[in-house]
Amino acid sequence: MALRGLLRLGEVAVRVLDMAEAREHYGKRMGLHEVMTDAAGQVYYKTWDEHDHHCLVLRQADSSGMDYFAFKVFDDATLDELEPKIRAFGLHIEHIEAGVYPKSGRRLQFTLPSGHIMQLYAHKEQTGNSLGVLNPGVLPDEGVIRGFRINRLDHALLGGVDIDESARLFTEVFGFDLSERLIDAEGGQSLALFLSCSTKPHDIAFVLQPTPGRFHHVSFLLDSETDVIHAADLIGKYRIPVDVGPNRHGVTRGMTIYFFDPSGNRNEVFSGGYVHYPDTPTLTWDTTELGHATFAQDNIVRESFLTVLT
Ligand code: M3P
Ligand code: FE
Repeated sequence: MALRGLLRLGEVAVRVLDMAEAREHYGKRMGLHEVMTDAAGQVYYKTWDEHDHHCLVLRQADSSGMDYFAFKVFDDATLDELEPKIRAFGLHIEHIEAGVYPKSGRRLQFTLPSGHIMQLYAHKEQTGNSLGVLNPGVLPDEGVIRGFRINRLDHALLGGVDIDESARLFTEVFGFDLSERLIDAEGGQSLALFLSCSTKPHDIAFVLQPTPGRFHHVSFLLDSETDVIHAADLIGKYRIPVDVGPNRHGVTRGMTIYFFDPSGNRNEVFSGGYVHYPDTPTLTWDTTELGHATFAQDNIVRESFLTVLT
């Protein structure tokens, strides 16, 4: 595997208004595994099929939204290589020592032009996916795959200002591809930008907003379209607020459901989508096809998609 540099979205830190309600949602309903609580009361979750200790951190606060997101990089040398390039791009870097974030090696932190706090780290304790690494088999023990049957953290969509500049950091400094974009048919302005560092249609995306640092959704991968319907059945059973019921995104071609946690943060579970390679051309959608770009099975433009963020 030739994937080096930034590997994947490894951690998202989300603010919730009520930790007891959030635990019910992310743990009991979605089925993520709670792995620890820190001294400040933040709660940590992992998905079953990730090897790293955790991928989601919840912090109780007076407002919902995202504190920061973090990409895991291939190794420590990658952090040293990237640091001067991020500085040369014009961003101020803060160093966070190993251990400040639990189970984690040192981190670089900076604020994107879109207003989001981003971190890079090379090491996080690996606790495994419960199958072991010698003759691992295919099915974990009963109860490991549960709730919405979430496999792993996949991507986040962030709302903010100056999304072209944020995307330029990802393409020019981090080596991502611009896999898709949604532009205004009138003026050509970027409305949403989708960026890939892998063979996925996107690993991170930005949507234009009048204010910086907004959070559109965090997304988790399911095995199949059947699992999307299974999650939708549970969402209905437990009266979880739905933003958009099962549908297929035109952008990325993923089968999706958007729903909300009890604090109003948008979550997504999805399955499918095409395979992206570095030589795949950038796909462009314009606002004459906004409905089909966003929800390709009914082509309905959802006002909430562009306006409801935390
Ligand atoms: C996703 C996804 C738009 C599509 C968004 C896509 C803005 O969130 O997971 O594929 O049209
Ligand atoms: Fe998504």
